[in-house]
Amino acid sequence: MNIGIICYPTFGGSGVIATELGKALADKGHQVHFISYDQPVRIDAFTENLFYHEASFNDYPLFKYPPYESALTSKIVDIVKANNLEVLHVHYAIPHAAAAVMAKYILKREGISIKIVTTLHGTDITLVGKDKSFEPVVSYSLHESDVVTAVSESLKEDTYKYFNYGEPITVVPNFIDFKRFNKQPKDHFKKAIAPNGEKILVHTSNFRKVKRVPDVLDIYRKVCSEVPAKLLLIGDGPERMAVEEECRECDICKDVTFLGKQEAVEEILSVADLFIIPSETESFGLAALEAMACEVPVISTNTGGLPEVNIDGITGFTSDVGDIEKMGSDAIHILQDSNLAQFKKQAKEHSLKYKLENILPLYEALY
Ligand code: GMT
Repeated sequence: MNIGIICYPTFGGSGVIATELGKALADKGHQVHFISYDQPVRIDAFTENLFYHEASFNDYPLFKYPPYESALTSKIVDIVKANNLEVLHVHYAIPHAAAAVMAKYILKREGISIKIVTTLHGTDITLVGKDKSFEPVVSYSLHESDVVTAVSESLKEDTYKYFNYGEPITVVPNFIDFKRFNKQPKDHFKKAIAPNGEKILVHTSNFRKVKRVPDVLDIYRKVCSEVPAKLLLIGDGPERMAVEEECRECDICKDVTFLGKQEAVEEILSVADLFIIPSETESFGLAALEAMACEVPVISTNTGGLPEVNIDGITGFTSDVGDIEKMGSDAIHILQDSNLAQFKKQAKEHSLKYKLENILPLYEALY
């Protein structure tokens, strides 16, 4: 098939899923055309059947708010016509779904039919989308999509709760490419980080408020009161500076390493003993799944789709948002030498449910 994928090109989960999906579809012989404002981060080399088109425009002094949505719509129209696209798969509703819907109607006037699959990823519904400034547009775009999917049961329920939308929503969970996400022998790296055999805790995020990174520090400090441990923080974002300052203030800088944005997270996850994701809201928690795929158990909140991914008492533990005490003592429990190997094994086993080969056919069937 000829498929257009509209997504954010960044390290964020929705962009990563869209990119990996496009690569896998191209591998299977579909023609895949990415349309975005930048080259998606995980498409860095020429790949057969895979194309990238930039939605860009010249700035003009009148534009206080750059009209990206219009430029994107025009680019979609152009690429659909030039490449005979049959389906547009839109990742993250805002503003991609609205742009796709407008493109559909422009094309219709020219006698060209295109189907729209909209995949909801989380904050496009739970945080940003339900806000009055976006809600009518998101609602309309959902109605005008031919298929709507959500990455978890929880996000599906949230969509029904917050939007005037009664059509079926198909849950297609996120996936992992196990060719990439596997525990790798990185003993030299482990020795460098934890020379005295300390346990290694990892957190990955975009350091936005919703990720509650200060909670990671609190949980880490509680762990350290009983288990020697090091903490690796991967990613970057608005809260990072404050978190670094907190580390300096409580004098734990030598044990906490900020690694910034990393492409090969699987190499770091390969040396980890525990992954911490204490988010306020998380419709799926791809970062937790990536950790589990590398045999790392998870301490998470029980919000949104996290309990569907992190099975309480099996792959790790889930807790109420902000319950540092419980998250800390659960972490200590997992890190005991008598428990750790079992949790690692169970985390890996559960992650296999989400292998790419299981999920790809679900999207193909929808197309
Ligand atoms: O975090 C966001 O604001 C957007 C989005 C993204 O692009 O990373 O994240 C969401 O989509 C991911 C992929 O489906 C999910 O794993 C994340 O849980 C979800 N983030 C939130 O719900 C906060």
